[in-house]
Amino acid sequence: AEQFGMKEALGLLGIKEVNQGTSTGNQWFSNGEKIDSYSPVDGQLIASVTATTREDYEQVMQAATEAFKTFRLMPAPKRGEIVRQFGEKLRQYKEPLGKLVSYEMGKSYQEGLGEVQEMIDICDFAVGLSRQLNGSTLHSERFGHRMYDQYHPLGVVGIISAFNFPVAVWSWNTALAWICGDVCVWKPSEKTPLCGIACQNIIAEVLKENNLPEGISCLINGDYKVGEFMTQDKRVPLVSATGSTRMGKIVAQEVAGRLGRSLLELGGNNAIIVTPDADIKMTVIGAVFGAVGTAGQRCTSTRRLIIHESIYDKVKDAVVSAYGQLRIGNPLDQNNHVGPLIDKHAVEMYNNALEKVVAEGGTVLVEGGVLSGDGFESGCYVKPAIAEAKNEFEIVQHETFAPVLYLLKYSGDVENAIDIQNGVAQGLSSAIMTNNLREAEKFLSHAGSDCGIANVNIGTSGAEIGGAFGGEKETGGGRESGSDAWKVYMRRQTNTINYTTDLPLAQGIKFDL
Ligand code: UN1
Repeated sequence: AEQFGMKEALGLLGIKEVNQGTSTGNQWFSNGEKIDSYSPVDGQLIASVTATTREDYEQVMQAATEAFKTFRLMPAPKRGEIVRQFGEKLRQYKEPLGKLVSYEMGKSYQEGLGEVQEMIDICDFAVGLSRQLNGSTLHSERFGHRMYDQYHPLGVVGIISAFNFPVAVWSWNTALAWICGDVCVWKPSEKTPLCGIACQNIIAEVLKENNLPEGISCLINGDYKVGEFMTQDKRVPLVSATGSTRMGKIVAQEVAGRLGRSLLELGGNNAIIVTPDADIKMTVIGAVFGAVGTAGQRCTSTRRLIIHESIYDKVKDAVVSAYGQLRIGNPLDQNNHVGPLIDKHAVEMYNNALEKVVAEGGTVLVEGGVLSGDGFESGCYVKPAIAEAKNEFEIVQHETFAPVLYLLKYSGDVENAIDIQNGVAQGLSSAIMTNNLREAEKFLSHAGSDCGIANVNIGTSGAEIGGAFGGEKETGGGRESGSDAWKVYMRRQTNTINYTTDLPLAQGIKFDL
């Protein structure tokens, strides 16, 4: 933690050696066991956080449900003003927070800063949106009647986020939920609890400066059992969860069991189709950043390249040679492209994928392997690998959260490539590289990509916050962030008003007394 001004960053963010992990805003408490946070960068213990107990959780829910009663009455643009101030604070804290993200999660400092930038952007987006939570004016079939629909605050929003975007995903949810008049309870990943503490410290400053009650922004910590407090709690009308498909299925069932709403952001198995008309230089940048950026630990990371046979060797050679340029090492050092995986378990999954692809008949083009020695003491640094494979391979069908890229060949029409692209259980992000209008439009058409995100001439990762973010099939169907994703954080009401002295019934029904 001595390196790269990490000590100072931790101090600025209010991180102590042992942090209480439960908070309703300015108040912190916790009676649970200690969760230690080790950095995958150097293997060192950064600090600890105490987990949330059932009793702590009850206290949080009391504060949250109480706060909702008043927060929902505050005019939406006034709530927008709170979010505006939060965006200002994030600008102030951008560097230390970006550093902590990089050190606790292991992504490059550039990407850590990028994540905080996404937080700032979603705040700006939400501020504008706070004056545009519009319903529609509708036309009544009855004389002298008016009809419209409106959106009301929903209540307590539970947020379960993953280690790979330890701060941004929370902000996509909270910035929108807050302007919608909801209060939030956040359980960050137990692999990145300090990012949660830091964010809660930042928002607490804003809440305090505005004299707002406890309970608008709450933090809880722990593993899936703490998440279950929320998924099983009727007082939480919406649970927004990001993580594996396995986790999402459990959350979906638990929340559906009580007829609650869930917003799920689960696994991807994202592909780039490279057609004969692709710009090779652009393809290489998009594919390599997509596959090795964040060490392949984005939901939107590129897992598969589907390349036309006529340019297969050319693209293969270009991508393989680009891998030769990659520098792996401390992600806080801006000379490096690729940092560590999150932990040893992730390294195991990476090794397993490389073994499996060979066992299934794949050919390794760029050798993988775990790095050791100076600078790699944490045991979490791995070499980005490439293998030639077939889409049917079990391991290719599976999302491995690591820098393993599969090259797949197609022949004939772009339809064949689209079939391969869609031929997996997941449906998050997809892309086509082509200068051919027909191919691009086919890819985007009803018969094209079945993913929530479909791009032309850019890669699969790095979506902007202005669009709705999420995907279909095993990705879970939820949409977060931009466009009209805000609607899931509100309850809709249809209103009909009669301004006559008669009471005509709908559908022309006569009921004379
Ligand atoms: C995720 O991996 O959970 O599109 C989110 C992207 C980022 C968000 C990824 N803006 O890659």
